[in-house]
Amino acid sequence: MTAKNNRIFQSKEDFLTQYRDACETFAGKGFEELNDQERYYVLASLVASKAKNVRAAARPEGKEVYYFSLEFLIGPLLDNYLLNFGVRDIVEEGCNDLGTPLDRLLSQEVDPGLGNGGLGRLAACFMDSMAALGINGNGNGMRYRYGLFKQVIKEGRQVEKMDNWLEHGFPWETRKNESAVIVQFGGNVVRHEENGRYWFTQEGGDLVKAVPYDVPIVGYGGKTVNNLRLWSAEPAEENFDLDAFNAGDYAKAMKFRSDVEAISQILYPNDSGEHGRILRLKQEYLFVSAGLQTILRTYEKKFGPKWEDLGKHVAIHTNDTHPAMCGPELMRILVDDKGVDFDLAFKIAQETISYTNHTVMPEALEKWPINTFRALLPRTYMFIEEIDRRYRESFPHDRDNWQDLLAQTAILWDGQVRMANLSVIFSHSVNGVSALHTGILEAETLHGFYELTPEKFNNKTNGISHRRFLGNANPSYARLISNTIGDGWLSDANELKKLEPYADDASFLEEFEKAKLENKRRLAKYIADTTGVELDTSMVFDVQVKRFHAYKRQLLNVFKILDLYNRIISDSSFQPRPTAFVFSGKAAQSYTFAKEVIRLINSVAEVVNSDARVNDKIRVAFVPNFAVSSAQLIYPAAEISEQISWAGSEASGTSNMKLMMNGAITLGTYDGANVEICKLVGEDNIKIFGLRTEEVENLRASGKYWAWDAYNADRPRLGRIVDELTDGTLAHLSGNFESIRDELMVNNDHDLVLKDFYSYVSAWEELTASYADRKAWNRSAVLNTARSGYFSSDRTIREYANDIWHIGD
Ligand code: Z57
Repeated sequence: MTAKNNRIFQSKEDFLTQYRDACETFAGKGFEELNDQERYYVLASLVASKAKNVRAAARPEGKEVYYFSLEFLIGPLLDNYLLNFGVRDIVEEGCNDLGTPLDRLLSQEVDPGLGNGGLGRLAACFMDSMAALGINGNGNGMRYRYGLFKQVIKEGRQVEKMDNWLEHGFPWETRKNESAVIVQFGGNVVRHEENGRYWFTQEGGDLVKAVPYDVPIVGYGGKTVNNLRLWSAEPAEENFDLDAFNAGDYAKAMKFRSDVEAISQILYPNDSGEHGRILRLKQEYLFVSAGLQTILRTYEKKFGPKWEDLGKHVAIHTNDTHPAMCGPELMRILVDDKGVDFDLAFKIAQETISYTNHTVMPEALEKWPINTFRALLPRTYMFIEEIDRRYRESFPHDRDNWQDLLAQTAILWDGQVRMANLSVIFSHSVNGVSALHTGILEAETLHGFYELTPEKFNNKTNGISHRRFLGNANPSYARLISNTIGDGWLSDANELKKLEPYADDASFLEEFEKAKLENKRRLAKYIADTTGVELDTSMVFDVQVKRFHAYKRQLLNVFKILDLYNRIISDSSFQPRPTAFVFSGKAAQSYTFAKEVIRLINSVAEVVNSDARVNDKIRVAFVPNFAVSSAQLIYPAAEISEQISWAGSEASGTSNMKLMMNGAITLGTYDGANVEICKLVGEDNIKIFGLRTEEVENLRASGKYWAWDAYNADRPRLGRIVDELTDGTLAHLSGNFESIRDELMVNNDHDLVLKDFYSYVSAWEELTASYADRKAWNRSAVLNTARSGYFSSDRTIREYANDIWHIGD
């Protein structure tokens, strides 16, 4: 057992006294005079001030980890921090006494959309786990004025609205004026020489002030409070176009201000693929340079200018290639500002930096034109160029495939800076996010590097915060679990194993079913309130919630639903298990195909839900604006977890883990972390279908896949579904789906929807048929939870700490 929580309130009475005082302190009024929003704000401010006090009293010790990420999808924090401080029950009871249920206050909290999807949420889970494990962990990211757009649905279409998340203020953040730093863009590099010594300076260009906003990260047990530092861009006084200002050209002066502020105005809404805007490059450099300046300033205060030891005391982790400039920028600061020798600076960078890759999709690998890069960051670029030059010069030319290896691994190629190669060359460690994904990196995506430096490569299978996604999200099940095996699982997720014997305990299974039903009712109510769609809670809840992307194949799910629809109508003896299909997720604004799939789902929902011939057997709901907060309502209600990307495309997936932990059974391909879920739960407790990675590769290599063959082989069934995309069947809401049909039949079905269709539909039918045996189903569901402890991000972070960051060496 771990030591007891560091409680911030000793009792309900203590909480009530402090809360009433805080109303005066933070809102200048008594509790009774405040509205719910203000009451929330005061409570959050009180907890935030406690968190800051804990940190001030006991700063975490040991090696500093800096997790650099352009995205931290932190979600609502209050409920999680109450749990971590061990005062959730006290506060709940106190709020009831006040006549304002805690849930009502929690529903007032903003859900900061400072990330797109899996990558950003992973960073937030890692922050939670570092604090829980007492690791001295720091987040370094961007404070976007507007987070990911809000999604509303109009006539079935996704419409994007601005996310003004700071409207009511953000009680968790503290602006730190005294920690602001200057970041320089553009200008020219000038060479200076004196007494045979020479050095360079970057002259002119724009000076931007990066101002940090700090968010405390409360670890489970409340003993460790770490810091998430988010940067905001402002014009530096030195450079706020004073000439224009003094000359009275206020418009010009203000334009400069807004150009600078633009750097931290918006989050780019792409989850993978699509790059190219120069503003994005500015964002990347701003948070990298500001973060590194802060790190070196802190280090120098503590250790003096012993730069050669930086890697012993500091680990810099780069989440994907977005912070890839860390290597050359660290060298620039060390060489230009600290007088470190070039070779030593490179060694220090490599010892300190590590890199996680999150995708093997070639179109998602980040590249920037050399000209753009050099014009914006002339001095930093010189370090890239020099490292690239030395890399080519010292390349092992004796290998017979050296030209091919060099072509694969050089940083500069075809007029572009290849950010993945930049990341690998400046890192001592490169990891993938699931066993399958790391294997593909080694064998394909980064195989040149794997041949040259296999020792750099390692796997770190993703994980999730089990405290948030089970403890906070699923209170009815969490309570059942704690009543059965104690609450040790909150600190050690492996204790969930203790549930295994209860998978054969009839009364436990009944309690599980009750908890699941309560969660299904909660979700059904939310869906009815937000969309008007009524779901029958006796139906199976079959859930696919994630970003919209062709490779994730929401379209395959739609094909299955249309197939059920057609068969129910044409064959009265066909009796599928009544099922409610729940979808949720956003598509990038510019991703036309993904947005059309969203419109298709809403059109199918319209047709199915209003057709009395089928709507007692199938229903379809699209939950708008998927975000951490709505995710926490959806996962606990799910019974089937759809993880149906084509094998070899999804690096890991993390909703698969969240759903498994909440007792949903996976219907999935052998892709990403599904492979590991399968190993852990066993084939009896998961449903796998479809081509394997190798089969997909072979099929693609053969050039023999022909979508029209699949269409013609079964005109009445599969062919009919394709036809329905354009024959008016689904056109009532806002028209037909020509472009989706063309993706399948003209672009030859790149994502193998028609190829995996039968395998998928049969797997679904077999899985849902087994739902009738409630005991067997619930047994399987409970075993999924019991075996999900491995997917706690606590385990993942322990592995990073041991193998990559070398904490405690
Ligand atoms: C992103 O969310 C992911 C990969 C990317 O290259 C970018 Br950009 C954003 C996702 C992967 O698609 C998931 O498979 C993975 O689970 C997640 O990152 C976290 O590793």
